[in-house]
Amino acid sequence: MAEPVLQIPEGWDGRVPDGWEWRTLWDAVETGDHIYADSRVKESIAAEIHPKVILDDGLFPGFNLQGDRFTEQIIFIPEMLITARAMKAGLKLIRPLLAAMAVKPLGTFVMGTVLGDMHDIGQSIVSIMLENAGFNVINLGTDVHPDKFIEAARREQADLIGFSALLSTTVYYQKVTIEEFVKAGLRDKVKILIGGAPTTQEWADDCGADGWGKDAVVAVRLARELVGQPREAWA
Ligand code: B12
Repeated sequence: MAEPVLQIPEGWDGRVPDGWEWRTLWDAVETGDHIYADSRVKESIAAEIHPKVILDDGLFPGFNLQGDRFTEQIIFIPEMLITARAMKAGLKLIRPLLAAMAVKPLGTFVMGTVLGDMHDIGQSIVSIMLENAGFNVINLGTDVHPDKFIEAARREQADLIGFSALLSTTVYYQKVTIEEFVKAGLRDKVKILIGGAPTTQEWADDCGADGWGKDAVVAVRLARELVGQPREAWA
């Protein structure tokens, strides 16, 4: 069945009706109930609550609660993915409205797993979390050659780039790819994050990366911080 097309009501002022119950939206995301998240977001839109408010005050609190639990290892990947699915159900309805209202994305993030490496579960989780946090994410997939990262960075005028690697043999390409950005004269135009189970802060420093994301929650926090820092402008 086709999704109903939601329209922005004329003169939408983003008011929140008296007694509006946010808790239900948090719950939907926190408990990973994507069907409930879908219906509650539709109700919120019908009640003429601004989509940014639905996102910030309704969906994010539930998502952040689970994100913190994931970092503290109280919950694990399956629960985080279920919560991400509920978040995505809500976002799917809100995203076109935000786009129509020209709410700008926080920045463009090009993500990929480095050359020779086929592992993509971790970087997909990071990508979903970045999208949910308001970034425009271009995911290049796995086994990405340094030239492909450079081409995508130029084409998208990326703000941030992420290199994932899961093998002790492929982490080396994180460093190589950063060196290729230096050679191409693009290093100062982008902020670079690396991640993946065998990586460490020490390795990130050695590579010359701007940050190391131990997990997806840290990755989003770092991306938010770095996007605000000074960079050379794209021509
Ligand atoms: C699933 C898996 C596979 C799947 C991958 C499926 C897929 N679509 O991804 C398959 C079966 C294909 C596979 C293949 C291989 N695998 Co494998 N695989 C795993 C396994 C079990 C889980 C990895 C995973 O998804 N973890 C879960 C995610 C969520 O964690 P994560 O990736 O670390 O991501 C988190 C953070 O690191 C961070 N993060 C990740 N990326 C990024 C990027 C950025 C920018 C940032 C900021 C943060 C960030 O955020 C994520 C979310 O919190 C691990 C063992 C393990 N238990 O870890 C072995 C493992 C990684 N594989 C291993 C090996 C050896 C292989 C093979 C070489 C096996 C073989 N002989 O063929 C091949 C390699 C193929 C290739 N060329 O890549 C070894 C690596 C050993 C080493 N140190 O080099 C491991 C550790 C298993 C082991 N103990 O031996 N594998």
